[in-house]
Amino acid sequence: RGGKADSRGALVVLEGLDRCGKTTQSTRLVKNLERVGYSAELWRFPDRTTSVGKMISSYLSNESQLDDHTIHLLFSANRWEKRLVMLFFVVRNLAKIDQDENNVWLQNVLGIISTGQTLVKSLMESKLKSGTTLVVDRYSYSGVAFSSAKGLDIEWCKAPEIGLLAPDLVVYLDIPPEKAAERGGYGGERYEQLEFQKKVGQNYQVLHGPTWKIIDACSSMEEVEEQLQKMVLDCVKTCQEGKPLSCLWS
Ligand code: 2DT
Repeated sequence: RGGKADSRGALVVLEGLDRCGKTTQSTRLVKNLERVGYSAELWRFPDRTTSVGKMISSYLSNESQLDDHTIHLLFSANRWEKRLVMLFFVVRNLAKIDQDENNVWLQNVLGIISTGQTLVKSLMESKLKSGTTLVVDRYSYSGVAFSSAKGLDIEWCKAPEIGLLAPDLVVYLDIPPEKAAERGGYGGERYEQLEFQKKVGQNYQVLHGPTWKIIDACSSMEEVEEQLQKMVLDCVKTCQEGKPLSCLWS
């Protein structure tokens, strides 16, 4: 689907308590977007495949113990590590490029390096700019809501997230903690306890902002899917029209 020069994909985040249906809905959403002709990708945090992600995973399954601040920063690092240091890529490739004075691209790159600017660009930004919509299962809001439920200061929790890309839309799948606990039971990970989830739910409330939309997660799976699809399509269209990207916490 063509668009303006600054047309891009949307950054859509799904948030909510454990067992609210985020993972099912984000998977369906990506399929639905692709079905109507949009390029879309599913991301999730924590990304347990990286080395930081493995530390997080072992913590969540109670195989290791970490200070609350430390694990908070690891969750944040797991988002920051999705950045590509493009400079390395450029330097590595310089050797292969013909030393032609008329090579404008090369002159620009050398100019950037000599002025000390870094060409650091996030993988997320590159994907969005290439027109792919990212559907992200949990993001910085989980980071803040869960860590502050342990008693950490909310502003301290928000600080390491400053500068990450801000979502165009956050969909909160709203479910009472008691209802969520009834759904197939919790899987035994560290945070899957009713009293803790109640606190997390209260902390999410504080984070709601203008880009947030709420869906009643107690509705049928199909109803949630339909509402979500509508909201996201609206958002995707505004991003195609060139809505600029911004950073947390705007
Ligand atoms: P999943 O069950 O969705 O894999 O989540 N969490 C998540 C945090 O405490 N901080 C974060 O930054 C993120 C992204 C929420 C695993 C658990 O990790 C919590 C549930």
